[in-house]
Amino acid sequence: MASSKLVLAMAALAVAFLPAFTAATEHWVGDNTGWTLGFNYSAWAETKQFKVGDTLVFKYNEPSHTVVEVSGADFAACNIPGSSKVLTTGNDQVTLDKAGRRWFICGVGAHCKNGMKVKITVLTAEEAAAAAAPAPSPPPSPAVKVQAGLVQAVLAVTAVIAAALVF
Ligand SMILES: *[C@@H]1O[C@H](CO)[C@@H](O)[C@H](O)[C@H]1NC(C)=O
Ligand SMILES: [Cu+2]
Repeated sequence: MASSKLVLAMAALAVAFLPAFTAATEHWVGDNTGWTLGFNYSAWAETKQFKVGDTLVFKYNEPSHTVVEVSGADFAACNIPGSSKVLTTGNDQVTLDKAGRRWFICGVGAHCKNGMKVKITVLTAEEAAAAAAPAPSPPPSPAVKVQAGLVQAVLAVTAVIAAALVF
């Protein structure tokens, strides 16, 4: 039966590529507290993992606050360049479409200097998957690494053979 073979091949391929997959996450900045004064966003960000494809959501009562993405230097100085795009809806969504550092501050009054600022590091999907895997302790010996590599290779070859049998 060709169709059951196809399903098997698909399953084998899915297993071979499973480690690379993790679902996108929507992060409410400040969780239920939202985007406001008197909250430590550095501490908040330390407890989260951000990866490409995730979304940041800044929730606040407009017009009390705003959200402005700035450079690292402007983040440190709480400076907002004139050309900046200012988000003002009170429910601002920012897609994390690339890996690396990103900096956001509130543009109202001295809010940024008073701590209304958040810095995050966006991981690639591969980095996020690797970070999610339990840390080996003690670190695997080279022999174990070779074995793990062999298992992956066998899985991949199995998937290819299964696919070849069908197509
Ligand atoms: C915020 O939390 C960070 C990390 O936990 C800490 O180092 C920092 O001192 C805190 N900042 C304030 C203003 O409490
Ligand atoms: Cu503010």
